[in-house]
Amino acid sequence: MKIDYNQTIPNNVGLVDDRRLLRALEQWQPAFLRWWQQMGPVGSAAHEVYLRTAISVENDGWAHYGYVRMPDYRWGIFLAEPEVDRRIGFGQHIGQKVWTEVPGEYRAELRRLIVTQGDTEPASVEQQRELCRTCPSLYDLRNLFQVNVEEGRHLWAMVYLLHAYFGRDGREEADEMLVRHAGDPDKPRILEAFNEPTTDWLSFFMFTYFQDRDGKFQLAALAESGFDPLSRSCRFMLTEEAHHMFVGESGLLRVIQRSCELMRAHDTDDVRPFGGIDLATIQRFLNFHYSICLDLFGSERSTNAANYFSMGLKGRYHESRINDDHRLIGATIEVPRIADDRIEREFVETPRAMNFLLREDYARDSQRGVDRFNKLIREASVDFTLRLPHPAFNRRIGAFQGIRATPEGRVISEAEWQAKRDQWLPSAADHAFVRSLMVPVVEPGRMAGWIALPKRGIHGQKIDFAYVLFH
Ligand code: BYC
Ligand code: FE
Ligand code: FE
Repeated sequence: MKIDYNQTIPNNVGLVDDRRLLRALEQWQPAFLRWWQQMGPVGSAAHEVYLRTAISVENDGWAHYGYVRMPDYRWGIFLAEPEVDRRIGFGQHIGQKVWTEVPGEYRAELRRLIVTQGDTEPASVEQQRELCRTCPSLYDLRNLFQVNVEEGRHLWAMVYLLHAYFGRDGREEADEMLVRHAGDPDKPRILEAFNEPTTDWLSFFMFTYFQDRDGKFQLAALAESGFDPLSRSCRFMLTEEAHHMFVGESGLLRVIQRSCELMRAHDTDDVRPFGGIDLATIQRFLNFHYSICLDLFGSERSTNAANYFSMGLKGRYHESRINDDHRLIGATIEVPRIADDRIEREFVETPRAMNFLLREDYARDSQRGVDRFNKLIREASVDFTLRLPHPAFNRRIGAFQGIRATPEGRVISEAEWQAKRDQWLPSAADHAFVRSLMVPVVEPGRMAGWIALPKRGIHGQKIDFAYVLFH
């Protein structure tokens, strides 16, 4: 079904035919817009931004590019097309027809998954709201805004499911999405990493590289869901997620490229006096963001996760490509655990290790981009290797919470951790230095001194195109 843009809420779910649902969502819409004005990108309401808007959910030609004031962005409800005769692909209901309504006995679990997913979307917009004051270029500013409006749309995707399928408590949960705020001491966002401020652009690129990648993996697992509306929502969200990770990966590549250029030009590792970010600092930011993102996968052994799997609500990454019985009854797998301050492994039933399996897939995917960073560093003839820290490093959820470990995964004492922490994680001085570089550059085509030019512009436009018009 084509997206209908003549509606107050653009959609491809036939909203005109469901007056009650339409009215409920039309009541939520002004609250969302108020939230965007109050908690979205600061001082941005009048800017005209060269944005991409989805016009169809088909793979070919689903986007339109043009100047938009963000409050006028057409946030809407778009589901991927249904698959003919789709069947549940895993768990105890494998082979049965997918659900088009919420199965009553799994209502609480499904609601919890949708609420947790939905909560992260506005959280990220809140976390990033200050960044538009310090953009390194118009090109980057536009990309930030593109990510922000799409995360706003991802919230719409989950709010639609809550309104359409969960009745009154769904509507209440939808309202709560706009009441919790990132970093709010009284009403924080649900997952910890979504309460960290993202106030500099190195952190933003780390965020879109690592944290949006958690989004990719969680959405992929939910796209396997036997609850078909959730699956179809997530499948369309994934098409937008790819751009967020492009922003992260290309952003980090450009920062690293600039650092290497300065290292060569001045024959030193210490590029700070020349306005670049030294690779050691980049490594410390990477250590921080990767470790807090591993926490987003939950505990290595989790009864919740086992239930989601056996109920057919949340699958594995690319479940259908895995060559096993997709039920996993009696199967076991080794997961880490801590015993006497040593990292050991133990066998658990595979369904209980779903969080761990997804995290391992995430780690492999994260490493691929880091390999590309290292290739760039090597090609610049610089002797440095960026590394993902060991999963035991700086963890607060799961097997490794409560111990201290080095980035290599050696368990250490609290005293050693305190003494060396600032070698491994960004120190107050690192933050102050990175912040000192964050001066806005808004002349078309110009870049801040700590980041290289992008390879190309957006949608065939030149790099010096006026991606944002200020009013
Ligand atoms: N922080 O059984 P466990 C995205 C709680 S990102 C705080 O291991 P489970 C995006 C947990 O609630 C993708 N608390 O957890 C990216 C439980 O509490 P109770 C977001 C945490 O349920 C960038 C207890 O600890 N989507 O889209 O197996 C920009 C036991 O934990 C945390 C999803 O996450 C934490 N990190 O797994 C924008 C998908 N972790 O019951 C957007 C939906 C756990 O003891 N969520 N706890 O009170 C899920 O699938 C699961 O909820 C989780 C956790 C994988 C997150
Ligand atoms: Fe998202
Ligand atoms: Fe995202």
